[in-house]
Amino acid sequence: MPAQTPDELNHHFGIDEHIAFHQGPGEFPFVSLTTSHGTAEVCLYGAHLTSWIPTGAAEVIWTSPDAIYLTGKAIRGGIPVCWPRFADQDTPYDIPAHGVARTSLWEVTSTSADAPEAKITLKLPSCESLPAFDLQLIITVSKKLHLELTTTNLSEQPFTITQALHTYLNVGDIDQVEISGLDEVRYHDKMDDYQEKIQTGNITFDKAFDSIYEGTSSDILLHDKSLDRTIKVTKAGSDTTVIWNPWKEAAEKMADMPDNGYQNMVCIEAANAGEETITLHPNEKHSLGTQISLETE
Ligand code: TA6
Repeated sequence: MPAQTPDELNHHFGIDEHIAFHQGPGEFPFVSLTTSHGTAEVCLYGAHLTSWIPTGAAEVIWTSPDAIYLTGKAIRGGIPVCWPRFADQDTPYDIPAHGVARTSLWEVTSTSADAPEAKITLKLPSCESLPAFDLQLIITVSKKLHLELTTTNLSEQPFTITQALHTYLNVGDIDQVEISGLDEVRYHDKMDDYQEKIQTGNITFDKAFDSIYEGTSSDILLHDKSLDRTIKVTKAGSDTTVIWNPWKEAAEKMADMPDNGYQNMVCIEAANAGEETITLHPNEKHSLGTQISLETE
């Protein structure tokens, strides 16, 4: 199906004052979701949310000012949809690290705006490297931001996936950030030969951090002293949480990230990854959800 222009998308799916399509960087189609509680921006390439600004608050999502908007390249920051492969995990399919969803143009299937919510449902077109599937992402903006990624196996054989909603959160100063909610959880440390460890207390950052927390469905709180706020990340359909900050050296090597970009972001990812793989039998489905909200003190 040929890509629809913003005018065609507005004709079919636009909703006055709430859902508006426009051309953005890279000439990709974007959609703005607007409610009384805030606004969000989503690029249809990758079904990639790039911004969520609750009314009266600072930006909650970090998207790189140096992001490269080019077919075949993932947008740096926002909420990448990593599917049907997390990172470089084993997979039977010929697909890149973090999968194909974040570098594909998605189709709009529906929109709605019933106060206080604005919602869009997006669908990934079929991919010849994969068994027949249906993949839908529902993005809902209200007082909270909610994403739900649902995979349905339409093939005759089992379909095994790993995945993540790879959320980059905006922080005032990484040196003043603490993450709670993972105390005593088992994790694999990708910065230390994937060693298995147990988290003790809150997470703070003073070097590159890349850990896969296993067997946990708990809520995560990001305490941002610099912006004087707490961001809550709630998950559904996920027993794995990934925490990542590339730190200075890796950031300097990334063309799509400012050298100091690591100081203003941290990834808290709702995932099915590491030891948690999802095998869908024919006609079976699985939903992975993440909800992001500002904790009122
Ligand atoms: O989720 C953490 C991670 O797997 C890191 O290992 C790092 O590779 C990050 O994802 C970003 O990956 P990308 O392919 O977007 O550069």
